[in-house]
Amino acid sequence: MTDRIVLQGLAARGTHGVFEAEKADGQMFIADVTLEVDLRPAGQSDDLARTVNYAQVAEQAVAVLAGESLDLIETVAERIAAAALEHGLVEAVEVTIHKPEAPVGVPFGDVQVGIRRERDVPVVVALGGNLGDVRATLEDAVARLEAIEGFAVQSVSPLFETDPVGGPDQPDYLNAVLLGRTRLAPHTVLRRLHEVEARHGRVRELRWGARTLDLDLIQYGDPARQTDVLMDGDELTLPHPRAHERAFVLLPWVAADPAAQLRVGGRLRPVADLLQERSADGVRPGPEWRPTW
Ligand code: PH2
Ligand code: MG
Ligand code: MG
Repeated sequence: MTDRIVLQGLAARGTHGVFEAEKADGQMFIADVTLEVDLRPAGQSDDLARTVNYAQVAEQAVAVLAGESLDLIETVAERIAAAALEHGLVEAVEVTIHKPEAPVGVPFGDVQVGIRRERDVPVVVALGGNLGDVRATLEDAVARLEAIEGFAVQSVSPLFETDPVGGPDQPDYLNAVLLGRTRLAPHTVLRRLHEVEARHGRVRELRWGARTLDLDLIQYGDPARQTDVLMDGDELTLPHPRAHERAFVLLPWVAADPAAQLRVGGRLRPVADLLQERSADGVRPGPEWRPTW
């Protein structure tokens, strides 16, 4: 992400240092914080809710500088980076801590430590299609997902051939589930998925109608560690509101990750159990495929 918010020269008196005198007397600490955030949604809507409020991050950084006495400025930097990544839209953060009055023992101008930390979130993406050469389309989609900057494919399920669920009369689908990791924010992942769909001639017309390629973001974050993102918006609902009742998602998901869990109505459920509770009729092993990433 090349968009960034830069806070420079955040300053506070603190008591960090290895020496007793540093802890007793205190000295100035200065932080520079660069947040990598997709700024387009905010820039297009003029809505503060769609970006990161830099005043909040500044306040958090100063609270660390002025707060609990730590031995190392490395730890100071790490804590500020962690606070910045708590903001869901921050994809990565760079923190530099300056300690210009450090007891170095020789004349010097400044001493700094700098770190960069990236968000790294597991994501589940369901793939499907029922028009054209679907196997080739899905193979290409996997390669295109891997090519997204800030998105890495970890593993991919086998293909399943599935009866269409809902919508008008239409051909059978091929479905699969992909497990990935990303530093992108949920809406950014969604936008990239739509771009890959568009590359395959997907037009958003009939709901649940036939399509060359459908890429659905099923889950963002790890529910077992309570890092899964829950949202209910116009563009994106997480976790996917119908995933728990769709065998064409659950079966490939369990095949890719037998220990997978999904939050359903607030409750954490093994995906294998959800699958057992419904009929997997209409979901059959599909053709061999050779996705590469
Ligand atoms: N997707 C739909 C609607 N119905 N049925 C199957 N079998 N597979 C799908 O991927 C699918 C569907 C809407 O996204
Ligand atoms: Mg879908
Ligand atoms: Mg979709």
